[in-house]
Amino acid sequence: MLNDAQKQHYDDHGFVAPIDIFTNAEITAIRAEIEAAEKKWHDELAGAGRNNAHYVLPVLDAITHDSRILDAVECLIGRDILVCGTTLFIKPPHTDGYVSWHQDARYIGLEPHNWVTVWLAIDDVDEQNGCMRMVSGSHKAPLQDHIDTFGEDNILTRGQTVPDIKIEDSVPVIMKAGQLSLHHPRIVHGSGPNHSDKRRMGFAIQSYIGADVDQVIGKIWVQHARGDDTYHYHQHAGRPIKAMQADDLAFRHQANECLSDIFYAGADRKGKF
Ligand SMILES: O=C(O)CCC(=O)C(=O)O
Repeated sequence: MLNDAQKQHYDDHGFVAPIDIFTNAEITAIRAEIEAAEKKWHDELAGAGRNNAHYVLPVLDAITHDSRILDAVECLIGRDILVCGTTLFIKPPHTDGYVSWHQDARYIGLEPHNWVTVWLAIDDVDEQNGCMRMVSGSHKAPLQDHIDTFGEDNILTRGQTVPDIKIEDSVPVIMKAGQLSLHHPRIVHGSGPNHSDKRRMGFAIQSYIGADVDQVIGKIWVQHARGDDTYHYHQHAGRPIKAMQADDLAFRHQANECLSDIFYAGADRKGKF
C-alpha cells in the first residue's frame, strides 16, 4: 500500500518513487529468469518482442499480477483494475538509446486518465545508466503538442517529443533493483543514454487501467487484475501457464499488431517497434 505521503507526492508531482516491492533475492531470481529466457528465445524478446512479453513469459505475468504492486496501484486508481500492456525497456551498456520527453496519454488512447504506469527496476537505475527523469508537476497541465522525430537512437516508437524541455527542469528517478515507480498518464518524462558498464533493464506495466477506461484509438485486450470489470469495454486475454507457447505467441503477435496501429495512428510512417 502507499502511505499518505506517497499518495500526496503522486498527486502533487505526478509520480512517486522509489517504492520497495521485491526483495534482493526475489529480483535476482527474476533477473536470472528473464536473462535465461532472452538467451533461449532471443527473437521473441528483442525489438517489438519486448512489447507484451507478459503474455508469453510466466515470470513477467507473475510480476504483473503481484498483489503488492496491485495494492499500490489500487491506492491511485481504485479497486477495479485491468492490465492492458507491458514493455521491457532495455539499454545495453555504453549505448546511445534514449527516450525523448513525452506524455504517455498523448499517444496511448486511454480515456479517461484513470490509469497509472508502473516501472519496475530489474537492475539498479541511476543517472549514469539512463534512469527515467520526470518533469515534476507537469501532469497538472493539459496534453502538449509532440513532434514526431523518428530519431535514430530514440527508443520510443515514433520519437514523439515535447519540445523545449530542459534536463535541469526534471528529476531523476533513482532506484535499486526490486523497487518501482508509479507515474501519471500526463507527466512529461524521458530518459538518457546508458553511459555505464552495466545493462539497464526496466519492466513497465503500461498500464494498469481502471475498468472505466476505454481505448479511443484502436483495439486492446486486457487481463483482469483485481475487482470487477463492470464496464466491459475490452475483450479479456488469458494468462500464460508455460513460457513461449504457440497459442500465446500467436495471440501476443495479434495484440502487438493492434498496439502498433494505436502508436502510429496519424503518423506518416511506422518506425522500428
Ligand atoms: O524506460 C525508460 O527509460 C522510459 C520508459 C517510459 O517512458 C515509460 O515507462 O513510460
